[in-house]
Amino acid sequence: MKARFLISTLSEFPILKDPRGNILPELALAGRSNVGKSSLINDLFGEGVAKTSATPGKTQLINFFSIDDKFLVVDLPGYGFAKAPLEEIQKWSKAIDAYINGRPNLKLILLLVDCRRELCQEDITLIEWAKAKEIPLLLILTKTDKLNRSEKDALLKKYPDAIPYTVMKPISRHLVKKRIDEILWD
Ligand SMILES: Nc1nc2c(ncn2[C@@H]2O[C@H](COP(=O)(O)OP(=O)(O)OP(=O)(O)O)[C@@H](O)[C@H]2O)c(=O)[nH]1
Ligand SMILES: [Mg+2]
Repeated sequence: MKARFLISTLSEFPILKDPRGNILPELALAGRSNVGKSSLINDLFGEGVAKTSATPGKTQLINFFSIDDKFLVVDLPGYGFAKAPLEEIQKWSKAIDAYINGRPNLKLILLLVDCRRELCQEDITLIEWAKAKEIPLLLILTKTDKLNRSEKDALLKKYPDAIPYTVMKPISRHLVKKRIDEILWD
């Protein structure tokens, strides 16, 4: 699998079709700023294609990637790094709203949560929205290299359906790819 960057935008969402004219399905990654969305895209689909940064707020536009011209991956802007949370939530909601309402080909959401933090309001909003729209959502707990064994066990008890992930030792890479395959091509 190889990712190709398509466009960075807040409004001009690309539509790609397969040779038979069907619109390519897509999956979107969402989560707090700095949680590791762009890193996960690189880890799954090709090093260096998505820009990462130690400074939160790196991805402020919606970035589209094509994976082998078979499906699209969408890197949504991270939320929760601004000093004015309400304003930030509104800005984020508006951008996400415009995106999700215009994407009938959105088949899967990967919601990333830093394994050391609780779910935030936007995470919960997104989970509720996905449920309402019947779009599958995978919860991915990132940066698990920061946890010790017992912390990891406790976390998995708390979120039994979540997938723990670390780009330092990507033992879950195969599992995530498998779940993506199953959901996109069911
Ligand atoms: N320790 C550790 N650090 C990670 C991991 N994944 C990402 N990081 C680091 O976390 C920081 C943020 O990663 P990004 O991938 O840029 O995060 P993002 O969610 O795309 O951030 P925004 O674009 O700001 O929303 C970078 O310094 C990464 O190197 C991980 O599994 N373990
Ligand atoms: Mg990013």
